[in-house]
Amino acid sequence: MAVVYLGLGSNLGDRRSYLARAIAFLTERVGKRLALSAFRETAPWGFHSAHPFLNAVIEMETALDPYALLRETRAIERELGRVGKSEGTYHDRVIDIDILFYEDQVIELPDLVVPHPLMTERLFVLEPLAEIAPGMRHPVRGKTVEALLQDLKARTNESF
Ligand code: PH2
Ligand code: MG
Ligand code: MG
Repeated sequence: MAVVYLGLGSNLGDRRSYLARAIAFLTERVGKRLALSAFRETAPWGFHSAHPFLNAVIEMETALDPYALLRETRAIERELGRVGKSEGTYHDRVIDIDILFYEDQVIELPDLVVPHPLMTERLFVLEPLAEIAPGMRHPVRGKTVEALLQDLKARTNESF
């Protein structure tokens, strides 16, 4: 069994319901839910949109290997109605499920990079993650989630 952390986000439609449905699918098909952060409203990061996000992080225990987990999270995104993931730029979406950590594994494959390469730049990831796993150590950066959050806050003036 592996402990994994997944980032959840939605900025279209009934965002709370999309997150809840994603969590229900994950507990049916990925494994046991160990912890769930609060849902936070956040401003779109890295692109312009009129639609704010609802973000959360979930901790789960899974028997799936990293690629099987990726396949399952993508299938759930599709089943919840996510459309058109295009390369390069960000788009509004009903649901996004990202693998943040898979145990303390470092994975660098063409379509799967873990830990998530941008997590250390994103308050919408580090804040909910620090709520449920402040002492988790980033296997590449060698710092805890709480320390990464404090670092990011110190070098940003974003208020979300
Ligand atoms: N996801 C992105 C890009 N920007 N901004 C916020 N606030 N929340 C997200 O989940 C998010 C984002 C790419 O997946
Ligand atoms: Mg994402
Ligand atoms: Mg994604």
